Amino acid sequence: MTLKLHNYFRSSTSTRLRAALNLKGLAYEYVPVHLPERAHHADAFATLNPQRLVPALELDDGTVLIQSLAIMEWLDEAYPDRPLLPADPRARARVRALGQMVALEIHPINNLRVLTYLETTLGADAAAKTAWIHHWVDTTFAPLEAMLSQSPQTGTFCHGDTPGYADCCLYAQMWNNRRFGVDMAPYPTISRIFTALDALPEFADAAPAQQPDAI
Ligand SMILES: N[C@@H](CCC(=O)N[C@@H](CS)C(=O)NCC(=O)O)C(=O)O
Repeated sequence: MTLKLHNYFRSSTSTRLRAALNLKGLAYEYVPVHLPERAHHADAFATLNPQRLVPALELDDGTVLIQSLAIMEWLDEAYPDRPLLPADPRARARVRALGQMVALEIHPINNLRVLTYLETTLGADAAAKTAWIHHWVDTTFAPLEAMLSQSPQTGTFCHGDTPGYADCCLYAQMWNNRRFGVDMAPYPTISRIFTALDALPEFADAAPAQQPDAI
C-alpha cells in the first residue's frame, strides 16, 4: 500500500501522524501543503479534505483519510503490528485521554485559523496571541503533568515503556511549545518524557525541522 501524506512541517497534527507512521514502520510519500501560503484553501486541496486542514492521508485506491486521531486509530486497525494503543481497555482509555487532552483541549484553540481570527477580526497583537497560546497550554499541561507524575502507569513514556498514541500527541505539542516560548519548568515529567521520545529516531525523524519543506 502506498501512503501519501499531505502535511506541513510545522503542523503539530502532521507531526503527530508522522511519528505514528514511523512508530508503525510505515513508509509514506511526503506531500507538502504550505499553510502560510494558504495552499490548504486551494480547490485542489479541498477535493482531498473539504475541511481544508492538514494532515490528509491518501491511500493508493484514492481513499483520503482525515483527522489525525481517526487516522491513528485506522493505522492500528489496518496494521495491527506495533500497536499505538495498549490491549487492555482501561489502559486504552487512559492513553486516549492523555493524547486527547493535548489533541482536543490545546491544539484546536491554538490552531492557525484561531490565531488568525484573533488577529484579523478581534485585533489581537503578537503579545496577546502569545499570552492566549500560553494560557491554553498551561490550562491543560498542569493537570497532564499531575496525571503523568502521579500514576504508576507512567513509565519512560506516557504509558509504560513503549511509546504510542499519547506520546505522538505530546511530542508534537512540545514543538509548538518551544516555538511559542512556553516555560516548561513547571512540567518536569512531561519534559522528561519529551527528552526520551526525542532520543528515538521514530520521533526525531518526525520533528518539524527534519521535514523536506522546513524553513
Ligand atoms: N482535528 C484535526 C485538526 C487539523 C488541523 O487543524 N490542522 C492544522 C495544522 S496543525 C491546520 O490545517 N490548520 C490550518 C488553519 O488553521 O488554517 C486533526 O487532528 O487532524
